[in-house]
Order: sequence, then C-alpha cells, then structure tokens
Amino acid sequence: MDKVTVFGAGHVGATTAFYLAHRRDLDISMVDIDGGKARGLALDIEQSLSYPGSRSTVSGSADAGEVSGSDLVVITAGTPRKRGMSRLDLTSVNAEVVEPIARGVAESAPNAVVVVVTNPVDEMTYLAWSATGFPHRRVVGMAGVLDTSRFMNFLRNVTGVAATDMEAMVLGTHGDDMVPLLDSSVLGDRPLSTALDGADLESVVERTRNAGAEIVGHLKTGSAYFAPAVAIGLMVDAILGDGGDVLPVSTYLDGEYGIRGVFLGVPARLDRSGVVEVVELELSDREIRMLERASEGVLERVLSIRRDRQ
Ligand code: 2OP
Repeated sequence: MDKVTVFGAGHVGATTAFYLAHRRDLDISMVDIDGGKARGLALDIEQSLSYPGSRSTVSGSADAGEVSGSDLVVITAGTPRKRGMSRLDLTSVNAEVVEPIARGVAESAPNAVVVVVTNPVDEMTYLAWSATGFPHRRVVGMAGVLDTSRFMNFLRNVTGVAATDMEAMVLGTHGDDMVPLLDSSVLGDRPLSTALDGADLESVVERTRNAGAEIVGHLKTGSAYFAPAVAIGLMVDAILGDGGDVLPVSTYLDGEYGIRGVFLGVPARLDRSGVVEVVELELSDREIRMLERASEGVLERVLSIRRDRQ
C-alpha cells in the first residue's frame, strides 16, 4: 500500500486525510505540532472506513520522523489567512514552517513526491524544493486544480452548463496574478470568450480570483478546505495512479512558455515520478502576457524571500 504523509492536521490537512483514506487504499500518516489533535483526528478518520470498506490505515503524531518511507508527502502545515489578509501576508511565518518540514522530508523520505499546499503556494513550493534539494519534478504546488474547480463552478452558476461539458483551466499564481484561460477554454462547443458576454465573464473571473478571500470573509478565522482537499485528492490520484494525467499545478519552468526559474501554475503531466512534462498549450497573446506578468511577480517575491532568509 502506498504511504502518504500529510503535514498539518488543520482543516485542510484533516479533510485531505479523510478524503484520501476513502478514495484510495493508503497508509496515511498525519503529522502536526499538536500530536493529540493529529492522533484524535486520525482515529476518527480510521473509524469512518469500516462500512465503506476502505483498507486505508490512518495514524497521527507530532513526530516528523513518521514521514519515513513515504511515497508522497502533502504539506498543508502553516497559518491560514484571516479576514483582510492576502496570501502573501503569510510568507515569512509559513516559510518558517515549510522549510524545516521540507528538510526533514529530504532526510527521511528521499524518494517522495512532495505536494505543497501551504500559502503563498507558488513561493512556498519554491522554498520546499530548495530545502529538499530534490529534482524540480518531484516538488509541485497545488493551486490550479482548486482555482479551475472554482472557475468552473462560477461558470456553471452563470450558464447552467455542467463542469463536465467544459474544458477550462486556470494558470498563473494562486493570487492576484491568477490566469483564467478565457481564449483557450471551451464551454460546450464554443470558446469561453464568445460564449459569455463581457460583463458576465469579467464577474466570473473576479469571483474566481477572490474565491478564497470570499470564504475567509465568511469564516472570519480560517480558509477553505473542502474544495482544496478534493483538488489535492485529484493530484494524489494523478501521481500515485501513474496514468500521466494532465493537471494545472505549480511547477518549475525551465523555458516553457518562455519563462525560466520560477514555480508557476501551468498544465503538467503527472505520474509517480512527479512532473513528467510541462504541457505547452497554444495560448493567446494576452494569456501569454498574463503568464509572463505572473512569473515576474513570483520571481521578485522569491528573490526577496531568499534575501530575507540568508
Ligand atoms: C484558498 O484559496 C486556502 O488558498 C486556499 O482557499
């Protein structure tokens, strides 16, 4: 059975462990600085598996060494946003959490694929990659699947078209430089940019960009977790299922889309080795320009994090 370790037993980590335990037969370890919380939630999750018939096992601990032997690691640990905060406001506090976890993963689970969820995700993915010393392909960030899921949901609200009849994708950063593909996405059998009128499309894009903040605004002290957990589940399926699925993920670009040296949301083919290839879609000029702008922002922020942490 594959072993997955989830760092963080907060809402995102625990919901992810629950979803994964039901979805696939896995040996799941949840690690949290609050070991009691991780243990209690692990017991609860494992006790939910009998009737559905999942053979997964779930354990919880404060010991980061539990990651040993993991095939896949999901890092959700860190502080979530509170009302009025942007994801970038979390940079320094979450860097302190993600870096040591990543170093521990490199030591105890040197062959694992790492999925980073902690925000700001594109920057934290870079930090995790550099702290592990792993090849780029084995460290990916989760954002595009979540943002695309939200985008499709808002499109469905406006048009009534089911998500299964859309081919849509959101690339770029998990933040203000999110790039919902308007020219390259298809709704039914029409390009998105002609299927909706300008004002409707603009409001769907705005709502997608602010979807995380909208939820934080309602919850006041936490952020979303159901849709993030399902998005993580899709990535875990793609990686452990080894089928070469293409998903939008934050991955290292080495000249693809004309961008180099940053982790950014683009479509990538995933298997058990991580990212097999970045898939270069034929984007419109404006989509490419938006991706370039997004990459410049991430690069600037990563350089400033590196300066701060030297
Ligand atoms: C969100 O967008 C938590 O960043 C995550 O809801």
